[in-house]
Amino acid sequence: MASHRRSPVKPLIIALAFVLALPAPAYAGPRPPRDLRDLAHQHGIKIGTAVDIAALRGEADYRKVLNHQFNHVTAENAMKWESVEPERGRHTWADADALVHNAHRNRQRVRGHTLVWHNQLPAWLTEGVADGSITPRELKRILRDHIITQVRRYKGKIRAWDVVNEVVEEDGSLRQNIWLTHLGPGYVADAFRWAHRADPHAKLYINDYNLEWNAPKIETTFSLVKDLQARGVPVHGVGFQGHLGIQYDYPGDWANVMRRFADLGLEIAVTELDVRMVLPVTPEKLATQADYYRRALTDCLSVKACKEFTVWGFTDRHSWVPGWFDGEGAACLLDENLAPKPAYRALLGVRAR
Ligand code: 9MR
Repeated sequence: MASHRRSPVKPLIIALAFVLALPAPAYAGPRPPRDLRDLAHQHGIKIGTAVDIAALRGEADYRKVLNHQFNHVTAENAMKWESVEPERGRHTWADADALVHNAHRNRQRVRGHTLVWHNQLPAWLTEGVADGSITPRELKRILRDHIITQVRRYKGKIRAWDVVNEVVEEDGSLRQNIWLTHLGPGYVADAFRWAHRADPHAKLYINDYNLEWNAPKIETTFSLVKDLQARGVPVHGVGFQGHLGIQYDYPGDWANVMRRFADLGLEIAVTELDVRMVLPVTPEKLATQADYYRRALTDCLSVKACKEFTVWGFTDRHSWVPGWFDGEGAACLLDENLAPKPAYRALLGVRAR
C-alpha cells in the first residue's frame, strides 16, 4: 500500500488564512508599561522622584519601590547647603553620598538640588552676613567655594544641577535674597560659570515654582536666560517645579511655556511635581488629581526637549505638603501604605509620543 504523504504546504496556507482573517489588534502601540521605569523607557525620558534620605535608610518597603520604579532621583534635602556644611568648613557628605551611591547601584541618574537658594542656608552663613562678620567680598568667595566643592565632589555622577533655585519673585522682580542684596544680580551668572568649571558635562538648570503659569515670573525668567545666553553663560535647562493643587485650575498653557524655553535651545524638566488636595480624600478628588498628573506628563512629552519628569516624593507617607499647607495633603502617586492611587495608573496610561 502506497503511503499517503501529507503536503507541508497545505497547513501553512490554512494557518496564513487564519492570521489574515484575524481582526487587527485594538491597540497597535507598544505593550502597556509594567511600571514607571518601563514607562520612562518607552517614552525615552527619565522619570524621577525626590528622595527622603531617612526613609531610604530606614524603610525597606520605601527603598524597594524607589529602586524598582524610578530611573532618576533628586535629594529632597540631603544636598542643600545646611545639610552639607552645617558648620563653616565642616562638611557632612554622608547623606548625599549615600543617595548617590544608592542611585548608582540601581541605575538611576541624579539631579543635584540645589546650589544657590535663599532657604535652608546654614545659620553660620546667614548670621555672619546679618552681623557683618561676613563681608560681601568674603560672601562671594564663600559662594564660589561652596559651588565648586560640591559640584566637583559629584563630578560625572550628577546628570543635572539646579544651580539657582527660585530667584524670581511672583511679581517678576529678582528675588530679594542675601545673594542679590550683597552680591548684586551678577551672582546668577557667576554661579553657572563656577558650576560649569567644576563639572563641564553636567546640565545646569534654573529652577522655579509657578513658572507653569505665572506671566511676570515667566517673562523675567525668559529674559534672564536669554541674557545669560547672550553673554555666553553656560545655562542648559529650565526646571518647572510643578507644585500643583486640584483646588486651582490645571495650568493649561504649560506646554506652550515649556516650548518657549525649549525654543531657546534649553533642556526642559518637570522637577518637583506633586498635586495636593484639601482633605479629606474622596474618589472624585483622586480622579481629578489623576487627571492633573496625566496632563503634566502629556505636556512634558509634547515637547521634545522635556527629558525628565520628577515627582516631589512618591508616597503620601513622606510628603512636605501636610506640614506646609494646613488641611491639605495626599499629593503623591502612592498612598501611605505604598498602594498605587489612580494618579499612578493614569501615568501608566499615557501613550508614547
Ligand atoms: O520638601 C522639602 C522639605 O522637606 C523642606 O522642609 C523644605 C524646606 O524649605 O523644602 C522642601 O523642598 C522644596 C524644594 O527644595 C524647592 N522647591 C520647593 C520644595 C517644597 O517646599
